[in-house]
Amino acid sequence: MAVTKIDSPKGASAVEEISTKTEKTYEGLTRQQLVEIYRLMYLSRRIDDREKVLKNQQKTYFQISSAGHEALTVAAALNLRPSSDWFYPYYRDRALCLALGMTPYEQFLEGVGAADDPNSGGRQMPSHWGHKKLNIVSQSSPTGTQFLQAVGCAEAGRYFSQNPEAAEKHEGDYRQFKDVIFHGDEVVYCSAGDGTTSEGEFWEAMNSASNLKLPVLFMIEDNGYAISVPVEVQTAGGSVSRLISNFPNLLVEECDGTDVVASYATCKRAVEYIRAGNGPALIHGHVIRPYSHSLSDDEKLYRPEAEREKDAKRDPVTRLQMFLVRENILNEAGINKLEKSVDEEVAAAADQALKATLPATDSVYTNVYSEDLDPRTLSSAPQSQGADKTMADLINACLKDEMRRDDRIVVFGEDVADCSREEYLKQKQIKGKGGVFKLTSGLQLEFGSDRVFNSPLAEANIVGRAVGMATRGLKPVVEIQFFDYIWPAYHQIRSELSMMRWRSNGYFSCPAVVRVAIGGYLTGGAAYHSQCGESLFTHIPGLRVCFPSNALDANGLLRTAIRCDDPVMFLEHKRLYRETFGRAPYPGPDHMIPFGKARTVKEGKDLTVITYGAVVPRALQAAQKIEREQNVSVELIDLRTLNPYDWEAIATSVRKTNRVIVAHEDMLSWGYGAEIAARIADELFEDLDAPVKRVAATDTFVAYQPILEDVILPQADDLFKAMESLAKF
Ligand SMILES: Cc1ncc(C[n+]2csc(CCOP(=O)(O)OP(=O)(O)O)c2C)c(N)n1
Ligand SMILES: [Mg+2]
Repeated sequence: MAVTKIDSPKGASAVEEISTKTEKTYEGLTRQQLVEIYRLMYLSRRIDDREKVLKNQQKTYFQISSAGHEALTVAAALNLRPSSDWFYPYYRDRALCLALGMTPYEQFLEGVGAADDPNSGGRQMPSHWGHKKLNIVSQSSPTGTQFLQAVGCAEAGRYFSQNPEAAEKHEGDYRQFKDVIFHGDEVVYCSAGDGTTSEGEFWEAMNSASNLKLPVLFMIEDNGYAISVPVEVQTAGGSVSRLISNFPNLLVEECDGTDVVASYATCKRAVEYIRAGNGPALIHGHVIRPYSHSLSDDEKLYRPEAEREKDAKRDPVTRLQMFLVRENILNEAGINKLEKSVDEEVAAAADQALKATLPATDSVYTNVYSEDLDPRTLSSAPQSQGADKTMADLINACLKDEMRRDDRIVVFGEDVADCSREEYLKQKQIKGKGGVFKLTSGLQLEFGSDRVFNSPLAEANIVGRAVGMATRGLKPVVEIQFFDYIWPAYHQIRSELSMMRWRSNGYFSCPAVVRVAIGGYLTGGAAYHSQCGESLFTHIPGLRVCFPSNALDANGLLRTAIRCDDPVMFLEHKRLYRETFGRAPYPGPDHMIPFGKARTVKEGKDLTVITYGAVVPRALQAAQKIEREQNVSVELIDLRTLNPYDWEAIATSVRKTNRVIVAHEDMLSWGYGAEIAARIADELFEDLDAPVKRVAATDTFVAYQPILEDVILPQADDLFKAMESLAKF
């Protein structure tokens, strides 16, 4: 039983004053266990108190407390298994982390911003928990992003239990650096405040966890406020547990989270329910928030004295102290002795943390990307065979090859399965869909429904779950059906997928692949099926971005994306999926193109065009025409990957031709070309005989009517004109 771990020596020193008159227990908790629980709760409170002092002394830089939440979270921890269960706590879970085994010193290190802080190495605010050894996954600041990740984490645990061979180490790809641990009956703990349940991702997570019967414990710590906004403004009717009470397979429990015995009993029931395989549980615990939202907030501005006093009467630390006295478990002397020892421990831990080494300033670049595996080094020549295939064919072929090779790969997204009702497939009643563009066709048939499945129509759901799965060591290769609908997932991509490694100082990573159908030139695609916008993703550190222009590159780059150890956005141009241009024979199951290696599509000596994606064939057409008609020799460079990009190839070509056009399908202003053009102007100024030119879309959306689309998107003719004027400059 998990509670045995609370017989720590520190508790024992204070227990001398325990009355041993009776053997009475409290919802299964012994008197000695209650003393240890008090020690943990008091310890948590005193660390908060000390952190406040340190902040006021300007020795640390932020403080947010767990005061008032201690009883509920210690009760949860005592029912869970450190280093075996998985934890997605939020910033008021200090006491939970202490109960799991995080030390006060480790907690102070984050406030100090120390190099050895196991939470984030000085990169995140204090109370942003993360501890590799304890399976506490690095937490971020955006409220609510943890829900879907917890769902994905639970899915990964289930997957590895059912496919244990997938957990094996494998040389030569990300698996070499991604150890998997699983136990089969794990619970994933995920907590948040009352206000955070207003986030849409909460509801998406409840939907998926319930539907998939996943072992997740959702702990909602309701202190009645989200900063200054009271719960009845956040939540219809003021009670989130009431609203979710009809989710199937979900156990919903409500308790007074300031009463540790009641909280313990509630958590015990919930964890037993989950471990027995019944599905998820949600505990709605009512707690208090005596120290304002954070040290930057003064709740007296929006809460009157009377309301605050009413809360103070429910303070869990005082309540448990009074309980111990009333039940003759500890007398006053016993309490004093215990508290004194905790105070000394806290003071010593804080003093020690203040002396800790700070991070080296040149460490800022470490762990933006994998330090173990650089996708610029992954390379393997094609072994081409057979007839020419389309980009769609060769992406599909790559997915199949890699799924055969690596059983950690799972594929999901909207409509990606052949058929969710698999009996239709088995009975051969239907052929199956496999994606709106058929890129994932046949995958479910070959690899089964636990590896290839449809997600709900919810983009944050897709990426959030992928982040959780990838953190545990799976390799999700998910699909976003249209780039135009990626925005609900942007938060997960920007704040989680790409930041996990950096913000945890390398302790956690989530190298998932997000395949996205992108781009226009569709004749009727209009504003919501034609957009580009890659610069919004290349502007994100930690995220690799590919944008292939032809079948062979798509195959070789996707394989590198899957085998590498970084998260990758893989942008697939819809117009190129089945185009005649750029078809190629199947290159075999191992072809890899290193990231950051451009391809010279055509050599030339008079001017350079740097581009990628669907502009490549258009630029080629223009280049051939101007060569024919005006004898201007154009060098055409296809970047292939946008982060990293091949500066060497750009510089070499510009030094040769001294004239350059940067072209792309996305809008001109603040587009991807702006960065390349700026760098050329900065570093190659002396090699230029003419200004750097850009060719791109108009600064508008993409219209439906084809004559408008033609004007909006850059055409071969626009490129031709730009080449002509630049050659003459
Ligand atoms: C997505 C997002 N929006 C806003 C914030 C700013 N913020 C931080 S905590 C908080 C209130 C959270 O309230 P609740 O979920 O009830 O948790 P509590 O702090 O009360 O424990 C807000 C608005 C944030 N961190 N993330
Ligand atoms: Mg709250």
